[in-house]
Amino acid sequence: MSLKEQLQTAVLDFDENKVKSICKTSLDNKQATAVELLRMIGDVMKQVGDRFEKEEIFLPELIAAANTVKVTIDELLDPIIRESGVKKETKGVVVLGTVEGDIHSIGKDLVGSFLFANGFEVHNLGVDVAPEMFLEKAEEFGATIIGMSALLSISMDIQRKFIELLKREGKRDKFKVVVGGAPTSEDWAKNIGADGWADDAIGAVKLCLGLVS
Ligand code: B1M
Repeated sequence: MSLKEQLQTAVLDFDENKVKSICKTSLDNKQATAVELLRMIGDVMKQVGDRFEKEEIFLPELIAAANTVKVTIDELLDPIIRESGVKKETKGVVVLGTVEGDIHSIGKDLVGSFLFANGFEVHNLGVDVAPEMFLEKAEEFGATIIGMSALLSISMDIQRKFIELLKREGKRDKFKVVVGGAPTSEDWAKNIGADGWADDAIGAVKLCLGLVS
């Protein structure tokens, strides 16, 4: 069984300890890096989502799968990735959050970890973040970039509303706004007047590096 298949089996068994031990062993044996493991976990979660869509699994299992991977990400992989970025000079300040009405955190946290590992100072505001809070925190932390994640079709409109808020306040030119999340797209980002869109965490790093260069 490949490493990804082992992870998938452990996630679908909701075996938190097994996910962690597979990751730990692969790191110890240098079979995979923390970044590679995070990508595999991301792929596994996408497969979990497909099974939910096909009604092969239901909401309690979706929640259990998310909780199963979150422990390994928070306690094992994220600290390693953060440590690798510690000595790098700050490329820019990013305020990041999942938009109001939306509590999906895994993808947004991956984006945050990757940005941090690539030299950005990241302020992760968490989930269910109102437009006014994005602005307040961006001003408080002196952000260069505001990153907004949305995983629900009904929550992505908050990204548009936020850009409208910036315009109303006469602050549109003060920040670069980048958006992402499964229901969003490059066209959506263009339509709402965002400064950029990324498909995944690696794309988000490239995009943000481009915006600050
Ligand atoms: Co929910 N959920 N969920 N969910 N959930 C989705 C998103 C869904 C597609 C599942 C489905 O029906 N097929 C669907 C949304 C449909 C839609 O609107 N289009 C859905 C739904 C409907 C819901 C609820 C409404 C279910 C209900 O209650 N009936 C509910 C909503 C609650 C709310 O937010 N108010 C809900 C709840 C949950 C859980 C709590 C159970 C859990 C989240 C736990 C958590 O995050 N802590 C959950 C999960 C796990 C999922 C799926 C299965 C997986 C999401 C995930 O973590 N993916 C998801 C199905 C799917 O994605 N196929 C689904 C892995 C992650 C690595 O990918 O988040 O896409 P992703 O992030 C990627 C990219 O999108 C991108 O980079 C990331 C890393 O590569 N990216 C950015 C993300 N943000 C970015 C920001 C950027 C740039 C790139 O710049 C700033």
